[in-house]
Amino acid sequence: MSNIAGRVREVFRGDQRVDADALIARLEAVRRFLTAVDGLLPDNDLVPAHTLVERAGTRLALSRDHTVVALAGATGSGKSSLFNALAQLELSPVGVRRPTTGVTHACVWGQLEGANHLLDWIGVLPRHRFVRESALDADDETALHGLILLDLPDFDSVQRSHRLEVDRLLGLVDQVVWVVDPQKYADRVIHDSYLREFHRHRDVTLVVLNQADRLPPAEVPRVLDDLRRLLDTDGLGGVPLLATTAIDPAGMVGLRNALERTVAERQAALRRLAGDVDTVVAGLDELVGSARPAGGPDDAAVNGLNRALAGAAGVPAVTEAVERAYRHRAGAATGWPVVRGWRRLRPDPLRRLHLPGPTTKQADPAESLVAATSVPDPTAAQRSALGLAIRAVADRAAADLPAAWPGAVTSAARSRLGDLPDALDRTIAGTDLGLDRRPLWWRIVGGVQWLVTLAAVVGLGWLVLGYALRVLGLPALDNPMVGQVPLPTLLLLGGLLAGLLVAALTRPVVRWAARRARARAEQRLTARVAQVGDEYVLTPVRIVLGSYAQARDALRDAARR
Ligand SMILES: Nc1nc2c(ncn2[C@@H]2O[C@H](COP(=O)(O)OP(=O)(O)O)[C@@H](O)[C@H]2O)c(=O)[nH]1
Ligand SMILES: [Mg+2]
Repeated sequence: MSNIAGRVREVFRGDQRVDADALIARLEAVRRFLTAVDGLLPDNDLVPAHTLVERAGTRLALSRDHTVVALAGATGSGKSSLFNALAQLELSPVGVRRPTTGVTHACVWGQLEGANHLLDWIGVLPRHRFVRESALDADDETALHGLILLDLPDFDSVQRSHRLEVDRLLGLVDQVVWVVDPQKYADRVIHDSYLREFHRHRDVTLVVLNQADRLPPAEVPRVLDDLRRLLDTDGLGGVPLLATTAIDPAGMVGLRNALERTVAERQAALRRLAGDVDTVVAGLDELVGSARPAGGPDDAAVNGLNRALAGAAGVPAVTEAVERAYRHRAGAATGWPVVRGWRRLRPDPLRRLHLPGPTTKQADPAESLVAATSVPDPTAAQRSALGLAIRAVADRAAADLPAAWPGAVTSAARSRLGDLPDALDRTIAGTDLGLDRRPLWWRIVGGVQWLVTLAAVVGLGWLVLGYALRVLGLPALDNPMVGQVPLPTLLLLGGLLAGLLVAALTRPVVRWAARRARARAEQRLTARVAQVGDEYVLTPVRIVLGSYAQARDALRDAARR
């Protein structure tokens, strides 16, 4: 229910001029609104705005020197009689021949040519168009030049097609003269179904109480007062209200003067469209409201999304593999050379996930289009956590928006859900996990291991050679002594012990460095996964929020008179 008191408070602007450029700017704003909400709001809600933009564009392109005025009213109120009396011709059949015709007649004052396009658009057939221009009375009628008067079918006709035709025409004409008679002026139908609906078109509404001659002269002011009161309740306070008598030229003077003013002002078409914009904007207000949209999804929801994405992308599995791969590779580079060999036989944990190993370079971009890694697929729990996180992002972003929008925001957030798994996999495959370079300290420790092992081998060789010489009875080697220990023995035992010692000392350092490598990889992966979330979830949401802001601004511009 609309607020009648509120409507009555609106100011009557009958004399206010509508600037054509300002009107065009408002229509442009409605067009901007439609562009902004295209595909986001239900099409049904946008029909009036689309109709307005289309209609207004056509009306403004057609003759602005003509003013289309319709006589509308109930059966027998005297529309056709008024039409004939104004045209001073017997054009439109008067209701003695009931049932009345459903055909709209038009009378053009002045040149028919200029008016023809307008009448084509309005849909009055050429054979129902007449020209009020004759050599005899041309001068009397100049004040009405530019008037196109329409005699509409009865809006209360029993024929549905007549009623539809009336509704269609009421949407196109520049001004409406509502004709009522002393018997039926208070009928609910005209007030509830028509006059009330036109409260935003007060500037182009005129009401006549016809058949005033049927009332005792003293009664006329009382009936007019009563009708005025009804019009106030309809939200039509201040509209011109006249008494007419179609059968007496003297009873037509007021209406004629009013029409002459309308024609002279050349404002009716603009005022009508301005009223249409008001109506459309009021209808859209609820869809857009005045909520200030959030700048974007809030941080807590985004963090939740990133966590869920990381889970679904298998980041924990990859970082775990990074730590193990670090230990594996560091062990292979710095371990005791005697056992290093069999370490290499074990598979590298990262390569088992088909992630770049130490020798494979960055994946070929063409290859990366297919699922690139063997990171385990997300579990059902991870998938549903991701769904909930996306939902939370949308809910938080749309929290302040009017009811029509949260659905659009949620659809946007989920719009690329299907592409997410591949995108996440490609991202994981393309992330530099920081294991490509072999740290310098691995090489130094590795070198030391080789040196001590070499020493042990030399010592062993030396001892074996001395033993062989002794067995063959050849002169023995002169073993140099270091303190009490012969040098070859020192080399052998010292080398072996030093190798074991270095390996033992290195192990905790490798563990610590592996944890660091894991943390670094986790940071990089999380950042890259967050980028994917931004591109696939947050950006679509931001686009809808941006559209909302544009729609809201456009509607505010369109509302500005
Ligand atoms: N006394 C009187 N009769 C009128 C007046 N206007 C129309 N009529 C009569 O009312 C009847 C219906 O008029 P008509 O113009 O056909 O009404 P429409 O159905 O609104 O087109 C006809 O018989 C007219 O002669 C008027 O101002 N005074
Ligand atoms: Mg009629």
